[in-house]
Amino acid sequence: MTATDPRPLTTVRQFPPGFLWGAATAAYQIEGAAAEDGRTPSIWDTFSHTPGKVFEGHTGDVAIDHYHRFRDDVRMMADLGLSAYRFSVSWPRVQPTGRGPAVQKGLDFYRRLVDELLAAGIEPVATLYHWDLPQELETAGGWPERATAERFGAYAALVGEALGDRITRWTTLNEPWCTAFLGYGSGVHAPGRTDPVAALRAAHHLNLGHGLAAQALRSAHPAQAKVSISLNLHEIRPLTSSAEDREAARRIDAVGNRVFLGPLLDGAYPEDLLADTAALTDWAFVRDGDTATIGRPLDSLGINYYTPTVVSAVTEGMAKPQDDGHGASEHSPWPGADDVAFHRAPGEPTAMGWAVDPNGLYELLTRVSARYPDLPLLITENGAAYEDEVGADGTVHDPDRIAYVHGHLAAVHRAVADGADVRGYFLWSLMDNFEWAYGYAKRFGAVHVDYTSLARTPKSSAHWYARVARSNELVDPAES
Ligand code: IFM
Repeated sequence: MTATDPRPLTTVRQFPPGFLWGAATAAYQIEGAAAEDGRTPSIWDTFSHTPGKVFEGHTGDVAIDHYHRFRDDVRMMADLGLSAYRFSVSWPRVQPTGRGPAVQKGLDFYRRLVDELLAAGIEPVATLYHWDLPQELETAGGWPERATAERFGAYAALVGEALGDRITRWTTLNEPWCTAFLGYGSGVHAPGRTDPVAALRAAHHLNLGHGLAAQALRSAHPAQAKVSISLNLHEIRPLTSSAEDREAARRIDAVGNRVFLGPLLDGAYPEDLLADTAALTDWAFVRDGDTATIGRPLDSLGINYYTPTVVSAVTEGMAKPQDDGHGASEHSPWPGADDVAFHRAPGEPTAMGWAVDPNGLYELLTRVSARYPDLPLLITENGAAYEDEVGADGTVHDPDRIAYVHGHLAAVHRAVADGADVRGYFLWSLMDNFEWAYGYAKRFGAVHVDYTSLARTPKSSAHWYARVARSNELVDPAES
């Protein structure tokens, strides 16, 4: 807004100065080049090549070929006015077996990407782990084993030392809940294991891995490393106000949210979580000193939000298993919460079947910021899949996505006005890409990708978002 802007102040929704406007991606979802320059398979290569695991046998072998097209992709980000770009580093590209020295070519790819971003005035925000564990480490036991956390710390040191002169904002892990509970509990994600105890052990070793990685990044570049973690915090709503439904919400909050927030920010695993899961494990895998390692102060907390989670107690005659929005499985990803039922939240569903509910984001932000008032927040993912179609003129109009993002940005703005210290917003995703078990069937991108030619076409949401990013204010969807 300028001094001569004729609009009444109340209609202008300006974001704080310096607010980061970004978009996010992840290595396995976009890079391709799965066997190039020394990269070896990750658990997602193995999983996607296993028949029946991913929609129509899709894999990330080529993905959207960002590995070879990153320069054009960065140019496109600059055209879209982004001030930040969140990407992930592929562990098996940089340290193929998860052990030993880094592969120079792997590091060089990220160095070139970051240099390109910096030259375009775009701040790089690097995630060290977005689900692509080197297969060799899974074969040795994976995240349920403590050694994997230690390996992750060593990998973080390699990357931090090599790139920490030019990357200052780091995210250790993306959505460790998915890694632990979808990967080792329900098995809908790689590596596809279905063991609730392994899932709980994985959750702890992910937390520990975060703590070790945070230390490594800070010691590599003490003056400038800013460390964060991105959690897909569940905004949980009991179906009714009954004591039973509120108890169901408490259980899901314990194993969905506080299993990470507890050791990261409260100094301990929550007592109620330990009690809920006591029949499965005594948590003896948590050693003295672990929570101190995990709980070192964060520079910010990344929050990924898409839709709320509605739960109730299980009542007689209710179908099992329940659809909790995380993919169908005979095995629950919620250890210690067998007596909890999941319900579709009210609101228009996106192509993922997830209800659109911006108020859930407002509630999440205000709740987290009231609980941890000194912790800056970043929205590191928010967005929606829709069935986008390319028009006869080659353009892609996605008004539903614009409405989704507009609604959620309005919620962020309201949370900021009410005191939440939110420093930035990253749209998921920059481009259409490999949506895990759904393969290429779900399009989250602001930029359309033709999966035959790999041509990129910014959708109308990308053009609208560019106006938001450039003006630092919430542009009316009608102006798209
Ligand atoms: O595509 C994923 C991303 O990798 C992690 N967060 C949720 C997104 C949409 O499902």
